[in-house]
Amino acid sequence: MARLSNAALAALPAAIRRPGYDRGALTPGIVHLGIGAFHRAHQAVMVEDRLAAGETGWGIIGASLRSPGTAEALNPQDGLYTVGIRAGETTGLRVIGAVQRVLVAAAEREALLAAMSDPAIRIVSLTVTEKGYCHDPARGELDEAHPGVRADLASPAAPSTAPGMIVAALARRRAAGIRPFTVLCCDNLPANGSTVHRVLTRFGALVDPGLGAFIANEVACPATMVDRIVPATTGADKALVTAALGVEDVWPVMTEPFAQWVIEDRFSAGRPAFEAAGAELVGDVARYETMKLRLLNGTHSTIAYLGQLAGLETVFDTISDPAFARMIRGLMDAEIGPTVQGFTAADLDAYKTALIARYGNSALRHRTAQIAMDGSQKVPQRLLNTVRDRLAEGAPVAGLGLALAAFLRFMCGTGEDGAALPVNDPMKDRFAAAAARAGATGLARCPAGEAAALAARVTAEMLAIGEVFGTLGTDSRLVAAIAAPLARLWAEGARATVRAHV
Ligand code: CS2
Repeated sequence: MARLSNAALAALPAAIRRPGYDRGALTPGIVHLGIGAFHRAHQAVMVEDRLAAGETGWGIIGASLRSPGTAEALNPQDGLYTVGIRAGETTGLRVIGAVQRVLVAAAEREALLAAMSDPAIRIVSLTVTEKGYCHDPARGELDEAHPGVRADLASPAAPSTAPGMIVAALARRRAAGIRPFTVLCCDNLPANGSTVHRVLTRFGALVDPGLGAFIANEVACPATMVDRIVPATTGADKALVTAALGVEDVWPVMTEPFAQWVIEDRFSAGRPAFEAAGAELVGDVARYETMKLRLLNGTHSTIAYLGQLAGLETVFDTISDPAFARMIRGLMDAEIGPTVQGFTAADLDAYKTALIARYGNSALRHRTAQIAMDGSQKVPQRLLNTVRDRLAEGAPVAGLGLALAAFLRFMCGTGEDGAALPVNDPMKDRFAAAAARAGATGLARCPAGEAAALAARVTAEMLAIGEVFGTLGTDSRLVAAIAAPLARLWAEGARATVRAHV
C-alpha cells in the first residue's frame, strides 16, 4: 500500500481535512525537541492552523533525542501524519503538515545544533517529559550528579541531553551575535518556564560564567500550561487511520476533542499568533498550571496507581467503577480544589466536572500503565505540593494519603495477583531497594495482623528518598495518612480500600 505523502494528499477522501496551503512555501521557525505523540496532537495542531492562515515562517523541525522511531515513521511521509479525534463512536481525522522533517539528535547532532543556531529559528519548544530536564524534582534545580549532565559538561560542544543541546545552541548563537530563541517548555513541570530558565542558566554557568549570565539575562522561557490527553498509539489505531485514508500512515496520533494551551506572553524573537489558534496568551500562567497539575495530573496519577493495583487497564475502566469515581471526585472537592486559588467556585466546579467527563471518554483507552511511569518525577508537583499546602493549613490529607499509599505500593513492584507491576521509572532501583529494606519485595498481599508494621516500614523507607519527598517524610501527619491506607492495601487490596475510603 502507498504511504501518506505530499503526492498522496490530493487523492485523500473528501471528509479528511488536510493542509490547504502550499507546504513547499513553508520555512522553519520552530525546532521542537521531543517530537512524541503529545507535541504532534497539541502544539503542532495549533501551529498548523497558523500556517494555514498564512504565517508561513513557522514550520517545525522536530527532533527526537534518542529514538529513531518518529523520524523513521514521518520522514518517508514528508513529515505528514494524521491526528484522530475520538469521542464515543466517532473519530475525526485531520492530516497535519506543520512538521517539515524530523532529526534524531543521537545520530544527527550537528544537523540539529546547526538548525537550532539558524537565525530563522526563533522558538525552541520542548516536550521531553519530566525526566528530560535532568533536574531534581523536589528542588527544581539542575541535578549536577546526573550522568547525562556530567557527560555533557565534560564535552559541552557534543551534548546529548535536552538542556545540554539548548545550552550548546545558545552558545553558538551568542558567539555568532544571533539573538537567542525563546525556549518554550511544554511539559508538566511546576512553574515550567522559570524552572527551565534556572536549569539552563546553571548549566550554562557551569560551561562558562559568561554564558550563564547571557542565559540568565537574555533568554526568555515563558511558562505554559498544556493540556490534551494523548494515549500511546496502538496497532488498531494505525489500521483504522490507514483504512480511512486509503494510504498508509505508520504513526498517527489519537486524542480527545479537548485541548488547552495557556502561554505566558513573553517571547524574545516573535511568535505565531497562537491566540488565533485557540491558545490563551496571558500575563501569569501560575493559577492555570496549578489547577491543571493538581486537579488533572494529580488525579490521573491517583487513578493510575490505584487502577494498576486493582488490575484496571485504562482510566475509563477505573473511573467507570462508582467507588473509584467517588473517590476521585471527593479528592478533587475536599483536598485538591481548596489549594487552587484564583478561580471562582463555579469555574472550578465546571473544570472538575469536565475532567471526570474526559476520563469517561470510552474511545480513548488511556492506559493506567502509561500514566504510572516516571512517578518519581511526577508525584512531587502532582500530589506532594498539594500535601504541603494542606499541611501548612492544618487541613486533613486522607485522600492524598491514599493516593500516595497507592504510589508506594505500586513502587514495591508486585501486583495483588503476584504478577510484576510495570514499574518504569528512572528511580526504580532506589524504590526497589527501599522496598527490600522494608521486607516488601515480591509481596502480593500481607496478613492483616502484619500489615500495619509492613506499611510503617515501607512508608519510612520510601519517604526518606529526599529527591522526591523533600522533608515531608518527617511530618507525622503525612506518615500516618499514608501508612493507614497502605496497610489496608496490603491486607485487603485496592478495591476494598477505595470502597472503605468512600
Ligand atoms: C498523564 C499526562 O501520562 C501522564 O502522566 O497524566 O500525560 C496527561 O494525559 C496530560 O498531561 C493531559 O494534558
